[in-house]
Amino acid sequence: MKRRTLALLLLAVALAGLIPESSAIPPLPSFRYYGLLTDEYGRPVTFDQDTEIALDIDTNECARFTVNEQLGDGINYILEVPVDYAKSMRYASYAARTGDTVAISVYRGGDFQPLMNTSSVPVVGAAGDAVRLNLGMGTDEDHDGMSDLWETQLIIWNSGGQYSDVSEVLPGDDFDGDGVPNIDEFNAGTAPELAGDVFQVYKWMLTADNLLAVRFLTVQGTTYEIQSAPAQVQGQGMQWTSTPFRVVSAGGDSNRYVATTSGFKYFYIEPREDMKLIRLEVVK
Ligand SMILES: [Ca+2]
Ligand SMILES: [Ca+2]
Ligand SMILES: [Ca+2]
Repeated sequence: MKRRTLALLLLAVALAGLIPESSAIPPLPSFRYYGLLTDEYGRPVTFDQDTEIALDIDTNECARFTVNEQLGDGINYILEVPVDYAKSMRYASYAARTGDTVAISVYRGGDFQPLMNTSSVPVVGAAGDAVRLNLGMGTDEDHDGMSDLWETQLIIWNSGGQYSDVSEVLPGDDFDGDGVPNIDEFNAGTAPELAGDVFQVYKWMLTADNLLAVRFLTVQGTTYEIQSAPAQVQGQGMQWTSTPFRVVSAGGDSNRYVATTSGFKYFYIEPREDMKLIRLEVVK
């Protein structure tokens, strides 16, 4: 018995030497910020744009992530913020507490980039929880959700003198007359001056294999989903559900697709009896 006690004591001493004191309080699960970072043109930022997102509390950096569109599901970043529950000293300088105010910064190629609308960044939540936070790069002088760069390019290159200031480019206007308002073009990453560049189904047809083929224009880095609904039931509205599709006619089914390029693409859907309506959605 004595020998066992001594062995345990020796083990405890040995472990105490191995484990740094700062780990005496085991960290709680992280709190996560995740979402979609879009560039000044409203397009999802891709890995090849060499962009990092950092999260700071006071002067301490608590999390950093290299943006990657291949995370799928309409997200391209995740910030894992370690959460500490200790009332006194934090177990590490990068540990956050629930309720802490955070600052989020974006760097492209190492250079700081401004973000639109950072006033709505939520505080750190409970350990294990997560919050979606979509972020847009750029400045937005007139606070209409469309970046100054995007609006200025429309003014200078395409408005033919019609506009001279960003305040004249209105979110609800449809400059190119393609049926999609300017703000929706910005959010979809399409060109507001080109009627041919618009988020819509351009064509659909039945293939020889009885698959429904849907053709549309992708924006690189964007996640797409097909949804279907049975016929509308009076008073209940439309019941849309995620529907499997293929990106090559002989491929396997999936429910989400991350566009690797901008260009025309076909999705192939196996029609079912209960699919009376089908729509294409951007996941964000
Ligand atoms: Ca603006
Ligand atoms: Ca338009
Ligand atoms: Ca357009």
